[in-house]
Amino acid sequence: MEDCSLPHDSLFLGFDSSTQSLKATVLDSNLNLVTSEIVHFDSQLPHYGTKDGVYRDASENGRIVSPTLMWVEALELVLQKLSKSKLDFGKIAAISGSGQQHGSVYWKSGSSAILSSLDPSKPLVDQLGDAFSTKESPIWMDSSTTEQCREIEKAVGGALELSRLTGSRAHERYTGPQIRKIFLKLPEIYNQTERISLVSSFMASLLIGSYACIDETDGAGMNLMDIKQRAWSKIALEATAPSLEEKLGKLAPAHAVAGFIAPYFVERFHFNKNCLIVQWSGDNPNSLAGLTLNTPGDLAISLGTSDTVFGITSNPQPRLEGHVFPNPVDTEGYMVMLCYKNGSLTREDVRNRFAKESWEVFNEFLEKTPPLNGGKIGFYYKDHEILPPLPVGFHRYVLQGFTGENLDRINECEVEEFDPSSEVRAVIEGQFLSMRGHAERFGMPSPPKRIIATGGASANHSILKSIASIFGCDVYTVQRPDSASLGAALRAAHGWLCNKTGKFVPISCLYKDKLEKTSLSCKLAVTAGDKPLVSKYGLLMKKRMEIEKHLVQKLGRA
Ligand code: ADP
Ligand code: XUL
Repeated sequence: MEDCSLPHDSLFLGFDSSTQSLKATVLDSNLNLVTSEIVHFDSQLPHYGTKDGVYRDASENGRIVSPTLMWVEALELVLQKLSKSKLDFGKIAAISGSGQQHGSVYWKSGSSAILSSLDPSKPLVDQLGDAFSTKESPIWMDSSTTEQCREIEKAVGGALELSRLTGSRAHERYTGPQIRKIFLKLPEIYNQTERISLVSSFMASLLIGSYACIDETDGAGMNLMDIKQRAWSKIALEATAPSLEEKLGKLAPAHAVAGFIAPYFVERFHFNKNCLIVQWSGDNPNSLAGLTLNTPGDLAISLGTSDTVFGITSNPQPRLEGHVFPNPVDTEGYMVMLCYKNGSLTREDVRNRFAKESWEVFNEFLEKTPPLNGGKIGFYYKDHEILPPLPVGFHRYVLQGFTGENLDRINECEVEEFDPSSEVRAVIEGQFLSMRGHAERFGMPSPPKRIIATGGASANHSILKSIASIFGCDVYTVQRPDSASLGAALRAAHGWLCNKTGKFVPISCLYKDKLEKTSLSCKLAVTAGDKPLVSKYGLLMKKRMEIEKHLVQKLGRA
């Protein structure tokens, strides 16, 4: 029997470098929350001038980037905040983190030397200002690489073939198409680059003071890695850009140690020099870890800047829709995921237009409108959507005569707008009907045994009630909605344990039989909706998927 105890009095730090903020969560050796901190980019680092943490480039359709240095400055600032909160950095045994998936950083030739000789008397931003061959990192919201996606798919034998190989067909936000675009359109940047990091491996690189490997889970979000071999795919690399492998470096399992913390942080913040940096991974994979998702019938719904739906499987079937990644806490299993770009920011937009910029009014409207919304269906795309691939635009339909009994003699009619409260219900029902429809089509459990909701909007009980009614299952939540930084802290402990043991140890070993006593336990938030309503929603979902198909035929990206 393995000894899975963590050293008494030790702490584990997890970060989440996401679209709008950098969060930090600290767990103790009993996996209980010690403290947490957040740096919100727009409001706390206003000199970068981001909106929602990003720049939407008005001169190039779909180009969305973030200033790389902002993430660097945020790291220093969050550490200062933790230090002010009297956190004893000397007790931190290991650190890991989550990065928004797919985003990439381009290190200029010669930067490895800068990274390994950081001066602790100066802030990081003052030393890394010249370390990148482009100051703007393409991020997951970008949709400017459709051309490169089609080229890569063609070169590897088609979209389905690429999906079977790498876990996903080519997607605009995926790192491979982003790299190809830079190689083709800005070759001087590509040629000047000695290393390409993901947001996750970039942040780990700062902490170890040298280039960290890309982990095998987040690496699957690039259209460059063979998901079965967990190794770079030669054919995908060649289809993307020349000499790419040397710029990417090696892959490492998510539980591996990336290195010891760099002297810069030991001297500046008084970390213990033996503090381990465990490979960072993507935010969704770390959420999967933080939610302790280990039952195939469980489905997680994350309602952050993006909305995602994910679960685990041992037998993935990559298709044209959805994504497959290696499970970050299991050396053999996989996670499956769907991703929506129009998540919280679009709900905020509808709230601001129709519900007086207030979540209370939004919830009041949601509660006072009837389930099924009298047959009113809405498609709200404030940004180019990923699932389905549709451009910016709002589309509204009324199913005249719809009572939820059948779809015969239903007249569907497109309208310009709804009354404000119906707009609110339509944006909520629309999103979860789409999730149910696509999750079923992707082979995810239907109905799920239970749903675990996380992310900023999972704090909204009225929204959770709609999820329970539409999916027909109980909805659970975790103590804190930032499961990505929580999962990162847990993975820091897991990586520490694997390192101590000298081999991979199942993560459940850390919390087996004591989950309830940790900060990881989920609690029932809403019980399943009644069965007749669930089947009525089934019909509405069917109709919605039909309308969606027509919209894609009419307006969708090639
Ligand atoms: P990220 O993906 O950047 O980590 P978060 O998980 O922190 O995002 O979620 C941030 C979002 O949560 C905000 O954009 C906000 O719209 C949403 N949010 C916060 N509170 C509520 C609420 N009560 N109801 C609905 N959405 C909320
Ligand atoms: C996942 C995706 C988003 C980002 C958001 O494929 O693009 O969920 O990870 O941070």
